[in-house]
Amino acid sequence: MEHRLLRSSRRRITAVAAALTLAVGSAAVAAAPVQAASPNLIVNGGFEDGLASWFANDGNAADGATLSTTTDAYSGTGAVLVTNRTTTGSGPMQSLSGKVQAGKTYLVTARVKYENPNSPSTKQFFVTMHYGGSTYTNLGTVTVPRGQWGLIQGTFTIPAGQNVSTARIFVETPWTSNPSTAPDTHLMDFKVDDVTLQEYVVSKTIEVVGKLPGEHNPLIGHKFGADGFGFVHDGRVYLYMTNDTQGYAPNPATGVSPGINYGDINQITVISSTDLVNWTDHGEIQVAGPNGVAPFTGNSWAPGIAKKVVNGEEKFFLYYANGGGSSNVITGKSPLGPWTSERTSTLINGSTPGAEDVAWKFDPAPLVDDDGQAYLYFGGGPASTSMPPVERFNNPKNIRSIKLGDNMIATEGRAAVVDAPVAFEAGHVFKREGKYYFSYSSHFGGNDFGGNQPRVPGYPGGGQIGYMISDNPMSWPKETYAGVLFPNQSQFFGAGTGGNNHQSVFEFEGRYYFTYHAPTLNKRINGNTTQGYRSPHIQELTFNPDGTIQQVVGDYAGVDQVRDFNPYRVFEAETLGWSKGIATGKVDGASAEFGTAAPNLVVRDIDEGDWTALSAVDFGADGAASVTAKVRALAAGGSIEVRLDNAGGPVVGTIPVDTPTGEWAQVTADLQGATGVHDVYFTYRGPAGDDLFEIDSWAFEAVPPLDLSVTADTRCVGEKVMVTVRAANNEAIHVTASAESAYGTRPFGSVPPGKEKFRSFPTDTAAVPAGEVTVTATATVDGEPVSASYTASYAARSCG
Ligand SMILES: [Ca+2]
Ligand SMILES: [Ca+2]
Ligand SMILES: [Ca+2]
Repeated sequence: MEHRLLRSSRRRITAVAAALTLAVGSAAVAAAPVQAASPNLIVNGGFEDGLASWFANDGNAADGATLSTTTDAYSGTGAVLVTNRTTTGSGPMQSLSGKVQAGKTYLVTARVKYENPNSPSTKQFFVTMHYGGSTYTNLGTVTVPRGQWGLIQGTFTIPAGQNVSTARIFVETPWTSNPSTAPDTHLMDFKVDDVTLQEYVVSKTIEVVGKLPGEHNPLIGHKFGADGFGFVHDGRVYLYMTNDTQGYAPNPATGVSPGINYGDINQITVISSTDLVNWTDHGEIQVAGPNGVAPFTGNSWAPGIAKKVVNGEEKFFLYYANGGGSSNVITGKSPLGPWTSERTSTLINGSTPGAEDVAWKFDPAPLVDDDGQAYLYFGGGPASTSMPPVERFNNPKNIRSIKLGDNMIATEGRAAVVDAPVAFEAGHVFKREGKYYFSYSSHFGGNDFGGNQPRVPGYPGGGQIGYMISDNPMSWPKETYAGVLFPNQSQFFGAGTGGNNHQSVFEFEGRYYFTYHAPTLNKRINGNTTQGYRSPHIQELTFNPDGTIQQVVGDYAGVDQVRDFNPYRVFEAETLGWSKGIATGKVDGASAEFGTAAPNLVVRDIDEGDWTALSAVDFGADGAASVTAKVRALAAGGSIEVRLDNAGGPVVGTIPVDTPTGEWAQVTADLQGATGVHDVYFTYRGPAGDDLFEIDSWAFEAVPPLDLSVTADTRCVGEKVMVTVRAANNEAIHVTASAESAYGTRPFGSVPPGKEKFRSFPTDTAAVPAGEVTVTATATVDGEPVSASYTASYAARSCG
């Protein structure tokens, strides 16, 4: 009786486990896990050490089975064979005592096979937990065809307060009260292999190469970002994006995340570039939510930014959608912050004059005109039902323009209708040659827009970017409509990339660029069944002589690199042309490249075989002498290979990461053969399975443009120390040099080709500490002045 009671209670739990497994199984991509794994808690899960750590389930007196090894393995050379079963629970068992914790979530997998020709053609198997006493829980299940290996898979959370001191896991068939009446059905022999149990740790690290080497779209391969707004300041392009990565939570077994939930998003992601291919990750601005810059807002979608000098101070104004109901603005001291909120309530909302009929008071896009007057474009969503259905469909009048006050954080006057054909959302304006260009995303029809109505010829189809051209930033009658600027992205990127879009246009060094998004990284991770996580793309815009724009073609190639990358400076390691398997994270302290006001990130989650790369690095004709990285070692035995052209290209230097673990330090390597323009790959090496190190910044040093050998030394003259310095000119031309030490400056004068000169510094003291001498050399090469400096050190000396 007790047995029956126990088993019926288990049955209810079975249903839960089965539903979970179904959810996992419904994912379209059944590929191998794409996430970095947490350790397997099962010992000898592959039965390669025979039956070590395994025994037959003996949780009930009636349970009994014989375990033996078999070479018919799913992987490796061994598996377990279960025979002589007396109950449905009779199967291989392992203790989890001390390994699992109440309240934590785990992922279980096992391979199982049965072959009895008298058994049913399919059979269900379970992995089950026995916590002790009568507490059993099915963790995962599979129904497998006879003669084939099936995969049991499940996730489960151990209830808070559950005693786990005697927790044990085993494999079994579905319970029945009297299995011996039909042993072929209930007590068949079976084999088990590859049992795993891992803590369910969600990692946002993108393990696939999301941006393929040589391609420039998507802009980044290590995180998502949507609704990009391009903004140029001081020779850099900044892209502000909805942080699609925020809610990304891939199942560690399947690599598939739940679909995007816009309600989760209250951060804005910022990246920047001076060449449009190598992008620096500036992390996320915590805009909304309880800890946000503007805590009176809950979401931060679809940002737009403008700069203006207000009361003599240059300020940056970052507008964003607070969900669909309102829009707001925060203020920055620079494009990278710091950010503050000058408002205590939303900027655009139900009381904004002229916006009463706008369903979604979102997608705010600013424009500061040449005369300093600023405008804000916003709105979208269902058309007013006061209009006839045909008008609701073709001219929904759901977008607005409004003037901004001089302070940029308040509106002025009444909003005007932007009568954009088939408009849905995503209004944006730029100005070129005296004309204003309004672009927007078109709707997909449906009841919100009067049902299935005849489309005016030439008007946009569903989910396209249309545009209008006007002479007046506040006047957008439907007659200013100029055509479709960009068809739906799925036309270019295929299955899994459809949906709405959100564009911007920016001018950078005389060319115009179009930004849009597409879930192309999501597609590279999960195939054609994407979960809505979008990635930023850029294409160049081409204007016709009459001012209209040629329709944009989306592609993975993207735009040309605007300039080669200069490596001879300190630059952030989170500057990525391409990458594999890494993540970025914000750290305390100033950015070496962008200063104290800017956030600083590091590259992390670096494992053996991961890499990061820079596109078109110009080492110059003389090449690079060395590279220095600021790193924090996390394990012993790590190193960084510097390669040219691709991840398997020639190694020009290897940086040992041999500094104390947990501490930031500089590590350097000499380089050989790094000359001219190359893509540069930093490939990461170290013990497999270890989190190796983090990287903050890089700095390359050029081979000096003049070849001098400089050494320093000391000697005793009487009881006084003399510091000496030698400069050898290895050039075929005359070089003028001068030495500087703590004891003064001594010119060498002209050093002839192939000759050396000495200078000495009397110190007038009996003992000197260790020090350095700096030699500066100048020459004329091809009619141009060239200079270089060298340092040489000397040891402490006492002559007393
Ligand atoms: Ca095996
Ligand atoms: Ca990694
Ligand atoms: Ca950094």
